[in-house]
Amino acid sequence: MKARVRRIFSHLEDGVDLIVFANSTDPHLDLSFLYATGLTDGLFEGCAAFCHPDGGVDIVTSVLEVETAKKSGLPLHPFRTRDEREQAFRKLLRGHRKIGINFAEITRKAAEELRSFAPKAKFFDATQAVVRARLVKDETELARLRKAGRIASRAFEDILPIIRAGRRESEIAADLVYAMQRRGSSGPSFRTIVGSGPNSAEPHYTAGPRKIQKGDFIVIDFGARYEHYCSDVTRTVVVGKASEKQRAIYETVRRAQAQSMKKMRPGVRAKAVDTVARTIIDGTEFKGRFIHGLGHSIGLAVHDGGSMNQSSDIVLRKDMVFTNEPGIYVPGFGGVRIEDDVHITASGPKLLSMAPRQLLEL
Ligand SMILES: [Mn+2]
Repeated sequence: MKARVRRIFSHLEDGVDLIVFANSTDPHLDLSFLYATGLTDGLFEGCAAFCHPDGGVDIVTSVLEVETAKKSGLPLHPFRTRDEREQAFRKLLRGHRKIGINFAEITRKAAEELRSFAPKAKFFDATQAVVRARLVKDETELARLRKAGRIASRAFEDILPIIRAGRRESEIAADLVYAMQRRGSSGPSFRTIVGSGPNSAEPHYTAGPRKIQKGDFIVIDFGARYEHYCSDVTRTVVVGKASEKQRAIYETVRRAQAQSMKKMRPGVRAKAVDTVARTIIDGTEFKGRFIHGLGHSIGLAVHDGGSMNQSSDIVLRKDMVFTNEPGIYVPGFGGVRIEDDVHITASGPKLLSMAPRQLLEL
């Protein structure tokens, strides 16, 4: 994990002598704590990672999680009480003058507490350095992302036989989560979306009581978490025979994805990839109906800090992992989204999700 911490420091100006990732209470936990420590288990509420420029990390952990924390192989500073916790924090902050904290994830309360423990130190925002380091994945991270992608893809195929008219969206969502967990996922990486019929036109709909009807488009957006790493996959199916309009929408989205995917290579601007997909969709009768960005980086978080849209200033690099997810949404009619997780390699894009991409008529 030393290399990860050193990478964060490499994106910071000189003179920074400490970075602290401080967790509050779930869900206000900083995934960068796991990134810096390499831990894949545990909750670590109220705990913190103190990261040093040489890559070393000290963990302040509650005794409750000491056994888990040991797996990191890092020096531990266990506490039983609030006083002991404060002492441990003060000891590790002592002597440091310029301390980076992750403004994007730390709570105001935890930041104020750190300031009070080290009144002479200067605290500053290390968010961008953390995001930039996390954008480029190491081998361990890539292996976990591959596994998360494989679990989700297989689980989708597991549940295809149960998608039929009369089933509720919520049942299909539950079956999908169950299938992913059976295949080794620790849980869904976000709330599963099963949007049928008109609901498929809402990109962030979740899943409700609606019963699937013959002729519906169903947008199924789901992901598995594996050792804390996420997959994020979307497939759109039709129940029964697709209409001509459905086929036209689907094929446009599919073409937008396939063409933009080819551009996902090192050195290409993320914005330019978005442009390829957007130009294809806007060149059809569905102009203006692609109402979100083409993708986002994925890792410990489903949205891992980087975006691939018209406002993005990211240049794709080897070993970044981004989703590619064009969509067309026609209010009142329905929508289509096809989403895959893509590893940028020196030889081009490599798909981490492999569920069938052709229009399935179930
Ligand atoms: Mn996504």
